[in-house]
Amino acid sequence: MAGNRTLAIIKPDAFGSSKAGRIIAHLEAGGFIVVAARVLHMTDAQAGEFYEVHKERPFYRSLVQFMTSGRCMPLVLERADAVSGLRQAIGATDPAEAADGTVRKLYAESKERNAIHASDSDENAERESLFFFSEAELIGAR
Ligand code: 3AN
Repeated sequence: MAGNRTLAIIKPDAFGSSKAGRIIAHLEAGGFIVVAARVLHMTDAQAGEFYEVHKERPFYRSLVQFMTSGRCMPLVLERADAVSGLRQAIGATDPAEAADGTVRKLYAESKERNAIHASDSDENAERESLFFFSEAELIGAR
């Protein structure tokens, strides 16, 4: 059964240009509830670990550099079918290919500076939520 939680990160491009409020309002209008949130400036080690799955990709170093270039805002979001619902709400990785009305179409700058991250499976949603939040912070979010 599909889970009801997922992990989003409002990335440094969007957070640093004061778009976080608009993005959260957009997601809330789509039925998501914010159950955990924080603001942090990731270290190189944190971003490197978070994106470890992309370690062999040519854009890995650049991605880590971008994700450590300013503050970001991890969010745990709750809704039915949270993972697929959020992937749909944020749109394609490249904003030029993102559907109208999606977060990336509205707020992203480029394929790398693309405003928001969203977990791609229930398993990764859990792992990524625990990367940023303690078990105690997630109590009540189920
Ligand atoms: P998504 O974020 O849509 O799940 P992934 O998981 O393929 O996309 O990529 C993770 C992140 O890596 C993207 N959000 C984007 O910031 C960056 N990225 C992906 N592909 C490229 C690319 N071709 N060039 C630069 N950055 C990329």
